[in-house]
Order: sequence, then C-alpha cells, then structure tokens
Amino acid sequence: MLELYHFAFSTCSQKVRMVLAEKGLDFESHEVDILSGAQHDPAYVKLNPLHVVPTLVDSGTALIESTLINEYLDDAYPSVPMRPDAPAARHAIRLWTKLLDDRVHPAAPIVTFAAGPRALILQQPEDVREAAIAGIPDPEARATRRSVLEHGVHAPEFADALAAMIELIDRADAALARQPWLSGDSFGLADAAVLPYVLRLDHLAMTPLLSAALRPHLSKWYARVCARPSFDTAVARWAPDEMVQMMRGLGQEVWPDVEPLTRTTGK
Ligand SMILES: N[C@@H](CCC(=O)N[C@@H](CS)C(=O)NCC(=O)O)C(=O)O
Repeated sequence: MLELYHFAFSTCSQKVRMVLAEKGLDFESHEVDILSGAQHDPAYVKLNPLHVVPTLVDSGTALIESTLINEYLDDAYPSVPMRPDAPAARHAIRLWTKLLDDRVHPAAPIVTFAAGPRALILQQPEDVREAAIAGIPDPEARATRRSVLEHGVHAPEFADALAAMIELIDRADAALARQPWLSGDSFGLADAAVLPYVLRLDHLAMTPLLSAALRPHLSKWYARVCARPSFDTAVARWAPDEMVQMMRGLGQEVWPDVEPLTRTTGK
C-alpha cells in the first residue's frame, strides 16, 4: 500500500509521480499545499522533518528525498526497471540526479517564485505569507525566499539560479545528441528527474529556451516525454489548465526582463 504526500506543481513530486506512473503503481494521494505552508504542519513534519514534499509511505514506512524515493521504487518494484544494469550506466544516471540535487533543485524555487507564484503569494494575508516563510528551516533558504518574494526577477539570486537551469538544458541537449534518453536506451530515472525542471521553464513561459532551433535534441526529447501515457497520469492530470495558463501569464509578464539574462548564459 503506497501513500504519497505531494503537491501538484512541485518538481520533486512530479518526478516521483512519473516513476510511479511508469511502473503502473497506484497510490493514495495526500496533497500538501506548500504555498499555504502546510509542509510545516507538525503532523506532516513527523513524516518529513525537512518540511518539504514529497514523502512516500510504503506499508507504514515513511521515505523522504525524491531522488532516493525513486531509487527505492526501482529497487522495491523492479518489474518495470528504470535503470540499466551496467555499473557505468548507473553511475551516469546518478550524475544527473546529483547535478539536480546539488545545483538545479536549489535554483528552481528561486526561478519559480520570482517569475510565477510570487504575484499570488503577495496577495495572501501577511500573517499567512510570513508563517510560510518563517517555517523554512534553513536560514539561507529562508532569506532567499524573502528576497525573491520582495524583488522578483530583480532579486540578486535570480540570475545565477536561471543560469543553473540553463546549464541543465544545455547539458541535456548535448547528451541527447548521443542517445535517445538521458538514462540510456529507454526512459528511466534520469529522464523522470530532469523532466520537471524542463517543464517548469515551459510553464513559466520560458518556452523559447526549449525551441528546436536552440536545443534540437532536448526539444525532441521533451515532445516524446510529453507524449508518454505516464506524463498524462503523473503531470498533466495534476496541473489544471487554468493554473498552467496563470503560470504562463505570470511568466510572460516578466519575460522581457528575463530574456536578456538568457543571452548572457548558456547558448
Ligand atoms: N531534497 C528534497 C527537496 C524537496 C523540496 O525542496 N520540495 C519542495 C517542493 S519541490 C518543497 O516542499 N518546498 C517547500 C517550501 O518551499 O517551503 C527532495 O528531493 O525531496
């Protein structure tokens, strides 16, 4: 019996849902509204002391950290394997997940909050907004969130965060010139892990960065991933059209300020 504590638009939740869907695993869904601070609820913090989503509960055992959850799922439910057997190929997959965990994931909320839900969060009552920020356990992450909510894409942290995401799509484009999937010959853990960050750029109307003219191999890969049944089950179903349109609209508003930064980094 699997239970997933997650949030519809969270990158880490999307990557775990992709693996669950690829493996045909059903789960009981518990949505945690991280925009309203539900990740700081003491009952949830007992499951996930890091105050973040996702958390997978498998037969009563709580599992945290999305990269490790996906590796766990591949070990515990191997009938649809999502990693090759060869040690070097497994190492290559872990290089992708390490890049995401070390560099890209910390950048993603900066890019997201600056370009997207910032406008919504600023409309929240101040006490709700403050409680959500105050609950972030890491002081540096807390200060960054405050800065990004205050200054949006003009926050000092924004340009480097955008550069991290662009570095990811450049690396992926180069890798996909050599092989059909980031995990090797078939869709696997690296593809599931990278997808949410590419999708995030798309949802924030930074779609020109994913164009066939600029990044042809990534562009084809993204179209193939979006056509998989798992994408529908794990991502599209959880992203109501009106929310996606709203994210895109917010992204479009800041694109004139963002676009010049995309020219000084990556391709
Ligand atoms: N390393 C963790 C990171 C999880 C994480 O940062 N989750 C985000 C959503 S993608 C979250 O819950 N953020 C809560 C917040 O921003 O306060 C993992 O991979 O599971």
